[in-house]
Amino acid sequence: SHRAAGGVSLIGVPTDVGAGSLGARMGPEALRVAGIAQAIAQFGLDVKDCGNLSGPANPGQPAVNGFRHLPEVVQWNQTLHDAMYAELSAGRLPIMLGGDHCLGIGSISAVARHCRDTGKKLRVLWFDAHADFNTATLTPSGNIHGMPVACLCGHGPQELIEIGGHVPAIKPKDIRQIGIRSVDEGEKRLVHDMGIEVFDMRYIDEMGMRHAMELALALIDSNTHLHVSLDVDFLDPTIAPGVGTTVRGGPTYREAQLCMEMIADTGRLASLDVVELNPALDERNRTAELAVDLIESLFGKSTLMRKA
Ligand code: Z70
Ligand code: MN
Ligand code: MN
Ligand code: MN
Repeated sequence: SHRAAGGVSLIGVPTDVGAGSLGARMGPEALRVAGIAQAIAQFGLDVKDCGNLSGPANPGQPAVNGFRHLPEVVQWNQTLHDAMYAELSAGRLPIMLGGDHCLGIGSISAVARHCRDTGKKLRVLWFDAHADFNTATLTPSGNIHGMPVACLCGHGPQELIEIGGHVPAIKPKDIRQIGIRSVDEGEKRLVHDMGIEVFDMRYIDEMGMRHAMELALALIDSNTHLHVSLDVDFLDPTIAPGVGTTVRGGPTYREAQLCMEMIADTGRLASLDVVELNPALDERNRTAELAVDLIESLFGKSTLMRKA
């Protein structure tokens, strides 16, 4: 139910330089404490914990020219790109344990580069309450975790958009966004003009999660590299309080489980980000435990034996 024959590699990226609140730097440890390695190993996979990457501290500075902490964000993402690319090149399935969502830039730049190397077609599933499509002029905050999708599509500072050696790293048609319910005014226009396919909460309410996921997974074939970028604030805050930016009206536990099960059924999962978990805001690590529970489904845990 996944492309993990070569094993799974956990890459911890303990930083919140791209976020508006502090604490996502503790995400990797909280996921380890919740048992992420054991949860994946139960499927008979070889799990290698690469430990944590190193990088600059959070300077806690205001925005400069529309960006907060741009040099620090660049450094973390370059280091992450290199680590992620090395694991992919070794035939492994990397899981990036964030850290805030600015790290999607380094992670997905590496995945896109690996796809160019291997002639694979890329499909990114972006689970998030937010579109993360801001630019220096549109951003209300300067926080770069609100900008990774724009950067990956070539809209952003040169140092960030060129990390994977190719600009743009991905095309709008490579990505599907699911669970979106908070988009800034100028950001709305850019998401629309770029032609990003978005399954927002209204779509999910009207059509159901099953239908949204069927469309998000359409045209995936045996030559597709499927990358999942899971911003934990995708989930409804009543089940996932441990995030910096809660937005009410997110998917339920059942809806989120169905997403993961339908992805597992494709058998094409090849890389994963788990980001924006903030243990400082969590309750007894329950959001980390929920993330691990969902990851079990993503790797093929199911209640009953399933028909092929
Ligand atoms: C807002 C901004 C954001 C995550 C908050 C919020 C972005 N659109 N992303 N939390 N994960 O500041 O750009
Ligand atoms: Mn590969
Ligand atoms: Mn996000
Ligand atoms: Mn978000």
